[in-house]
Amino acid sequence: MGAFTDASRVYLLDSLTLVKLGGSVITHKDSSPPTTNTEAISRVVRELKVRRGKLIVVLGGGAYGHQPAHQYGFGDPNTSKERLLAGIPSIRHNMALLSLEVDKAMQDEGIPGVVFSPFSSSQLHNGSIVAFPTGLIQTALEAGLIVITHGDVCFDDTTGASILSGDTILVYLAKELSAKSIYVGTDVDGVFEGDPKENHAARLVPVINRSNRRRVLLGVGSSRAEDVTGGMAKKVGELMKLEDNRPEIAVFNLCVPGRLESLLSGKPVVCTRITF
Ligand code: IP8
Repeated sequence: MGAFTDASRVYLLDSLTLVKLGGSVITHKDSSPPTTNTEAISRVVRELKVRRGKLIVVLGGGAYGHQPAHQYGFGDPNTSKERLLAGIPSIRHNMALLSLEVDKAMQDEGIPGVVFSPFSSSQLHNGSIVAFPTGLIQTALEAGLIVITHGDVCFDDTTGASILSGDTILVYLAKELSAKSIYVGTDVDGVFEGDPKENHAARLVPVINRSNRRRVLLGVGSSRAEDVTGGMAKKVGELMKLEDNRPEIAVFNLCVPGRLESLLSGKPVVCTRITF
């Protein structure tokens, strides 16, 4: 059980699991116009059925988020406020479609999923979260619902608008709600010494801990040009912020059927574990 407080209430959580569904798994990342990977979404949602306790599912943007974000100059510090603001409708539209598709797959499997879209209830300051509907998400979890949320575009009081990455949300909610387990689904087996897509000899790092983390972070491959939120290095950097909370963390390959189900069932899986 994790405990936390806000101004008015003290909450007790049954063990909470957060699962990130990487955008490169649930969308076809090179598709233009973007398309979802409906087979992967259905399979992943079926694997979620073994979960016990409370669950938050965080979606990455994939082609749906990163293509329009790139098009409107997010990730480029020289982009004008006007251009960033002009990008809001198409990014929002795409992320609404993507989250609805995951929501629909959950309904089809009898999983009580509900979508919380960050844009309508969150505020950023220089890319960092200053307001997020954590209390409402808590209430939804306590009501027995499965929360679906996703990377999004949000108003930012410094830049006008910024992209809020699913990884940032994952870490934020894990801290705020004292998550027990965090499973980060990507399209590779975990964190590698180098970029496994460019160097097939790159070795998987089974555990990142205090003694190797600096070295691992230096060697992790850079992100693709159109990925405006920074790829694996940013992901690992964000997860490292959970040092004080010490949840169970695994970065794993969500493209391989059965791995998510095994993690949720406590079985051994090829992955990278982050320990502190
Ligand atoms: O793929 C990015 O989320 P991420 C969301 O988790 C958008 O970094 C809208 C590009």
